[in-house]
Amino acid sequence: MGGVVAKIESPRKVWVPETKLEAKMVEALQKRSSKGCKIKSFSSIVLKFPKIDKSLRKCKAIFEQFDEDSNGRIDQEELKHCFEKLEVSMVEEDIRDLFSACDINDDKGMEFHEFIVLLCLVYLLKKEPGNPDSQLQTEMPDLENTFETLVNAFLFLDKNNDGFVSKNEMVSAINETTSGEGSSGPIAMKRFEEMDWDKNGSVNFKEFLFAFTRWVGIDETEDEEES
Ligand SMILES: [Ca+2]
Ligand SMILES: [Ca+2]
Ligand SMILES: [Ca+2]
Repeated sequence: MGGVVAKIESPRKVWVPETKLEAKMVEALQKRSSKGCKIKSFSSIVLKFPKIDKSLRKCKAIFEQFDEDSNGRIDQEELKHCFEKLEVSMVEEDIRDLFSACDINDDKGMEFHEFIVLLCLVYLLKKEPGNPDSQLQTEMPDLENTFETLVNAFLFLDKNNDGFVSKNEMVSAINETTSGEGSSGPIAMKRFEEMDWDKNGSVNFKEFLFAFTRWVGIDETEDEEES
């Protein structure tokens, strides 16, 4: 070990996970990125939107199947049954954390888009290379690909691999691909602000997923609540 080197870093904030669940997400993302990212440009992500949209919509049938009392949301009890069916093994605490993390409108139920985000988080947390295929794949083979794409899209944006997408990372990801097309900065900013729900200047995987469900239009449900 050498002497103490006083390194003056640019005054950049370091984002730290706020919950245990978030820490697990970050860990899983970092593990994943060590295997490389399959996405090379932001526009290639955008090109995948229609396919992602289609696949997520198909998931509606699965959602309805697990919404046992058909009230339009999956409560904790229903979610437990869902995990049993999909053979997702998770400790009670993690299920609770996942649930409350995805219950954005805090009505103690997973609406369709919340459920999709939750499943994708489960996919990220549970999918280990070398793991025997879970029921998640058997039940929803399409979704597997879609979730993989979403994970890769996030990894593409998260240039420094800290598990969060910062404003600068978003700008540079978009600038990389839109050379010659003029002002992509404002678009990048808009995209970023759409993602950064709690306005803390960084976007975690969950926020990213919620933004995605809106971009591809999955969030446009029939029963519009007053906004
Ligand atoms: Ca229900
Ligand atoms: Ca909810
Ligand atoms: Ca980052």
